[in-house]
Amino acid sequence: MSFEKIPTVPTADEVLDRALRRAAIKMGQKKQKKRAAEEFVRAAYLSVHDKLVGVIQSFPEMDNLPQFYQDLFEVLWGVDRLRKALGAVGWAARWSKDHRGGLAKDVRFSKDEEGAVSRKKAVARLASVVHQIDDQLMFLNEVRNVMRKLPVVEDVFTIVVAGFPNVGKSSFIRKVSTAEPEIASYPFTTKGVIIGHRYEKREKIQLIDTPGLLDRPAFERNAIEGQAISAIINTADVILYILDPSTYCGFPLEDQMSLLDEIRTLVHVPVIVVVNKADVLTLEGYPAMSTASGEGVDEVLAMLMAEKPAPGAAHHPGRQGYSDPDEYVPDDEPYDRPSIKFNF
Ligand SMILES: Nc1nc2c(ncn2[C@@H]2O[C@H](COP(=O)(O)OP(=O)(O)O)[C@@H](O)[C@H]2O)c(=O)[nH]1
Ligand SMILES: [Mg+2]
Repeated sequence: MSFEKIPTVPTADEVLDRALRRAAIKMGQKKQKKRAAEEFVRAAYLSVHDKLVGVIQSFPEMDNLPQFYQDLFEVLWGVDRLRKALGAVGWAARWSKDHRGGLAKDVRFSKDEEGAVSRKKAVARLASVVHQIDDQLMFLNEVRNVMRKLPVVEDVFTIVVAGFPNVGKSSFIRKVSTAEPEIASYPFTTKGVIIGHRYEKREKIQLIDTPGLLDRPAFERNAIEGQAISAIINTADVILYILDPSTYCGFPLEDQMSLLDEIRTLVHVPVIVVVNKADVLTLEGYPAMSTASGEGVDEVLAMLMAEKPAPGAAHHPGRQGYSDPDEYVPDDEPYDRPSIKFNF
């Protein structure tokens, strides 16, 4: 999924300028004045119709989008508002199609010898209709400007990496990604989302970092940020939660644990908890790795891959948007929650 190619959405004036320029060329091709005026109207109306249909078609079909984008669009603009804006553009496109023939005929059968009066009337009506959707066109252009910078989240097995800042999330993704991870902007963080990929037996898997999102307790986030976090977390088939017991990251383990508890309440997919910076300190009961030395990283990856559903089932059954999470009944204690012993 990529929105990079959505072209700029023209303003009402741009739509009309283009239409009138095209119409003038068409008019110039006809010798007889009245025929020329009629052709002008037809061409102008056709151009507006085609341009507006082009605008609608350049936007993604809402219903077919992966859940991540539907959630995100809902938070950013409201899916209904988007639909309304596109609907208004559709209305104007249809109007110019429906009125093209009739108004061209008005020119042909007008009393006025050159058809100039009827032609001007037809152009004025067209301009009035297109100006009625100017706000919607401008809104859609703003949407387009944000859409094209959104991260590309694919509909493949997805590992979301969470944890406080500086615990080693990005280091992990870099370590296990096949190529250099992509850094995309995400409207809710200035830091950019890191998305890495890896091929396991030729099947693509995706790793998503959550910087600047899941690194604060819920009460510090506003509702919109909360929903933005859901959007990202709901892409997950499995969540890797990284702890840094060395607290080199600058946050007490207690805070890291409460964020973990919060995340567990947000999702229906497995949350694998792993200690990083094991070169400095480990924590009893938790698998350990060091993204600095590489030790333990393969084992962690294997634990994550063990959560991958069998071929044929695309996603974890608890994943949002691909099955009803309310109907998903997890096994008894499916994911180990070892008793925590602090050894420092
Ligand atoms: N000692 C030690 N430092 C690490 C390890 N992994 C990451 N770091 C350091 O921790 C800091 C934060 O790492 P980063 O991957 O950017 O964390 P993020 O904010 O969670 O993405 C960096 O300075 C890393 O060099 C590790 O295994 N051991
Ligand atoms: Mg990072």
